Amino acid sequence: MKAFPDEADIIVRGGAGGRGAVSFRRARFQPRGRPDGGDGGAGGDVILEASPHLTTFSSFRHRRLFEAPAGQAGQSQDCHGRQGSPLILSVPLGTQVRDLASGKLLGELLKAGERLTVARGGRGGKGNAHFTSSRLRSPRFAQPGEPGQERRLQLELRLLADVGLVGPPNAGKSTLLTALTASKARVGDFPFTTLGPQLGVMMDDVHEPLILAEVPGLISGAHAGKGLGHRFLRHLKRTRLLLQVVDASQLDPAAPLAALAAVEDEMAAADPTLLHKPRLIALNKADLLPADFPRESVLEAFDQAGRPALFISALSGEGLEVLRDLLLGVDKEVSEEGPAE
Ligand SMILES: Nc1nc2c(ncn2[C@@H]2O[C@H](COP(=O)(O)OP(=O)(O)OP(=O)(O)O)[C@@H](O)[C@H]2O)c(=O)[nH]1
Ligand SMILES: [Mg+2]
Repeated sequence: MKAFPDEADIIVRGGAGGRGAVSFRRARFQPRGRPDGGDGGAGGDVILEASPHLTTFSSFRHRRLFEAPAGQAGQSQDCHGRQGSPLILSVPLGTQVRDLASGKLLGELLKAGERLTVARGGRGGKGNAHFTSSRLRSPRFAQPGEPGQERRLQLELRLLADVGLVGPPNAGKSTLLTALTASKARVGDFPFTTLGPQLGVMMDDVHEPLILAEVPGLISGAHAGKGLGHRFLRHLKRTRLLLQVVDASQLDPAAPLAALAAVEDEMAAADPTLLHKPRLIALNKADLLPADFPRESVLEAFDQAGRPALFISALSGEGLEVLRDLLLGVDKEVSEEGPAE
């Protein structure tokens, strides 16, 4: 299966500096003329820029090497070469940039328009006009330009979402995402419909817009590569709240919390701090429950375990107003204390 492009490994190279010029201008008492070779221009830098319009690194799929334009060579009459223009590469918000060789974090691009210079252009060489002295009146040499800096970068995306939707495959995460937001995430009657993280924005007239992210369904053993694996959980790192989606029609009323175990084990294996985030449980597909289903006792079991839960139906809309208010409310409370990390 093709990897979802939320990681990229690219090579960036600053433009080479232009060479300095060797040139002489006819002058009366200098047989060779006065040296007037100008300096070469610096090569362009490679710069990453955060764009709110991108959500993946798919633009890096077909190319690996990105090189900025070289500086122009110096010219006669003390004319300096033109600088190479910078090469600006757009990346999604939430991109983390590492130098692959050293593993060092070079920076993170969190705001629209934020920039990070990742490879400097080489300096231009000095022209021969620089090298005259009392002993050397007609230097016939100039400096070459420096090569540009080259680096191999590892780009990793961490979505900037407020609320993360997690759960087993087929629980109804995408259906809920599309019901709460204007997202057009694909819904399918089979597991692993969603192959990469999906975003949606929840809006009303009062609150700040809330960004929701669905991560692909988790099954037991995801940390060992089962199903789609668990690497998508890193997108939840920056969320303030997790919404655990459960298929209520599969619940065992005698042991309702068991439905959470597999997903929570995988979260613990991927990143235990995820379990410190505030979590809300959406018992979805309530429309499928028989009339005699013991809803009250199930809710009480969650309540006693200190786990807030509610019944909803992403399909019929049941409970969605309450959920919406909870998400907006809980999020505000949490953000006043700062995100839980
Ligand atoms: N009856 C009923 N069906 C639902 C409800 N929510 C989702 N479904 C159905 O459940 C199936 C799976 O829904 P998805 O939204 O694709 O589930 P998902 O959790 O995103 O699944 P993956 O992306 O595969 O992990 C689809 O056939 C939906 O129509 C609900 O509240 N009631
Ligand atoms: Mg889905």
